Amino acid sequence: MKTVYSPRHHGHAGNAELVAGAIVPAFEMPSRAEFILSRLGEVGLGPVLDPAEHDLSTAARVHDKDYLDFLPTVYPRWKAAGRTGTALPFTWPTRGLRGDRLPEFIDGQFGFYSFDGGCGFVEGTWDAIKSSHDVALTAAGLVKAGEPVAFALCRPPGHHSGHNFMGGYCYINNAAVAAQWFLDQGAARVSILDVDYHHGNGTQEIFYRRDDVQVINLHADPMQEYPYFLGHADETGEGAGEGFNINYPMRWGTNWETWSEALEDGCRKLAAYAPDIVVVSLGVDTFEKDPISKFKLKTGDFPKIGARVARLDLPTLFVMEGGYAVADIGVNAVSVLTGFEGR
Ligand code: FKS
Ligand code: ZN
Repeated sequence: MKTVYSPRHHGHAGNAELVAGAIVPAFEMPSRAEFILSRLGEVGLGPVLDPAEHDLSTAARVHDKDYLDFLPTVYPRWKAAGRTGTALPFTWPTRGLRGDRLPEFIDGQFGFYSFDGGCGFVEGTWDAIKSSHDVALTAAGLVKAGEPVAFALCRPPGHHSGHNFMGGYCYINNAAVAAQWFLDQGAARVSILDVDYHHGNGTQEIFYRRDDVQVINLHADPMQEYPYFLGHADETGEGAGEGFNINYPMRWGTNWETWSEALEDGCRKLAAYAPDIVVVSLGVDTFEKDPISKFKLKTGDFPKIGARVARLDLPTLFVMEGGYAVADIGVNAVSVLTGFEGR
């Protein structure tokens, strides 16, 4: 299968995040994409292509325009305020505060457009975000052009980003943009299957009232795990979207036996929806050695994920999301893809 990858992700480097009271290097780091890229070469998965530039018109169908306009301004305005290092937000409009007035200064606006402090910006962050978006759309184009499957090696990831907010390392929702693009190209229905350890709250939020995108999420129970405030089983969609959002929250310690039952149920519901395309939000932070996660999937389980998705027998776009056991991420992510190919 073909992969789309951009070296421009490297500009998004040296970010910091607040973990357990300390500012530490962000877990979401450039070497993640590099380990995946080199593993693709080792197994000979197929050609690696550069993305083509895409404008943000499709992104503007799943994100607000003012939010998209804000993203490229963050770091220039941070510097103009006399700051250096990682730009981070620190005040969010939660309950009891007004979320309907956009403050004037960068700090207020950054909080307005975020739900947590997981989205730092450095000099090259916007360019990396844009390249990741281009990677997803270019790979989507391969599938539309007749490839049975393609891999978008996106970095930064996207599934926590909603219509007007960033969070959890995610700025533009690459999988949501790709799904919207398939619809705009004539698909009647698209399914998003999110197998990342964390609930894809942004993807859920974007499509919650819609029946043209089915969203299936397998993830750690939000009662225990980030993003904490979305991802429960009773979130089934609203209005026209009722029944088209399906969540499988699972407890810390979940192993393949339990996880694969959710995958099986999700795949059956996906098949019943009969979409034209499947977009897989591919996170491998379900791995037993992941440093920020608490599921117990083993390296040998990842090919089985790919093989199950392949049995759906539908055009498939894999979009990279999370995974932080950096030394193993290449093997685990590429194993899903080789499993899909039946080897
Ligand atoms: C670390 C706290 C972790 C943030 C976790 C974000 C997870 C991001 C992800 C994505 F796919 F988007 F990359 N807090 N001690 O893996 O879901
Ligand atoms: Zn994750």
